[in-house]
Amino acid sequence: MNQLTKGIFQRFSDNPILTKDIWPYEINSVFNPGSILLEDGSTLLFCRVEDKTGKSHLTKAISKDGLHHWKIDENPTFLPNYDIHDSWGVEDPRITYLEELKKYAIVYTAYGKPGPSVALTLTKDFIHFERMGTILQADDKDAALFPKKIKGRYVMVHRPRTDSGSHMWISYSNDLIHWGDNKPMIETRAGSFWDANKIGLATPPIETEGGWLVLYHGVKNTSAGAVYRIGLALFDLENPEICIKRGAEWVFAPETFYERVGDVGNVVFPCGYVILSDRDTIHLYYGAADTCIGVAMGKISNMLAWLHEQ
Ligand code: BMA
Repeated sequence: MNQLTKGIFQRFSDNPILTKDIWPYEINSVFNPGSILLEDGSTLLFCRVEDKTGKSHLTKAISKDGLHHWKIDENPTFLPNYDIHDSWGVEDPRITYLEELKKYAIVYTAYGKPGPSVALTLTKDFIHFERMGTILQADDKDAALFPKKIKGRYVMVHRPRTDSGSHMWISYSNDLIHWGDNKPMIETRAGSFWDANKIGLATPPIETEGGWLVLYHGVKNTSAGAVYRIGLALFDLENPEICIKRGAEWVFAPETFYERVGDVGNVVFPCGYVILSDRDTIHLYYGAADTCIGVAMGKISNMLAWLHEQ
């Protein structure tokens, strides 16, 4: 492993782990995967795959150790419906296992003429999908469910674009379909900050004793284009719209060649992690430069300690 980013995350030495060159069918790029640990301990990545028309679909890749020997579906696993909401593709899946339904909930961006919207599908096996369709209207994206109900309701983070900017919001639902009680969580910071121009959820929230640990991406617009980096924040367990801590600095940023250079350079974009058996180490899976997929290792305890120093 190299030590490009000191401290919280270390990149896997064999990054990138998934590229278009090893894909079983012809594609433009593979990036921004959702991820989940399966019952047998293997890691499933649900990857955003962009074809040569420019539209994205989702395809799964499974590895025993989450690092090597990926078994990739021979054909797209999940295609758009090609209706008004997703005629331009499906993107950026984030996966949460819902224990009470015994199903995986995949929240993804449906992209069509109205703009990006938030869509949901449920699955038990990543073969058959219950398509629930669009659950939040355009322009909205960067969404994921919390792993459990809070005060009897499902909870979702998302990023609507409003006249006041692109900030993180939270919404509540009794049935996963109808969402309301919308509340702001955190906003972009201004001026020269690394998260001055847009923010959005990176991975589904992680439950810890001291609160919900949230990794989010921040965008800074520069004269050379946007830079996508990752920061940390902690939210109240019972009232998850209340931010307890927010790091001033980013903790993960594009630094290597494959993160700096690609279809959209200077982007790291995680949509999922898996927590290993020590219940502390995570594998963070991320899209690099909208072109390939990398993994970085970190510890929940280090992230929390770092946040508490803020
Ligand atoms: C965001 C999303 C991501 C993408 C990123 C950088 O708005 O569309 O899918 O990785 O831009 O292009």
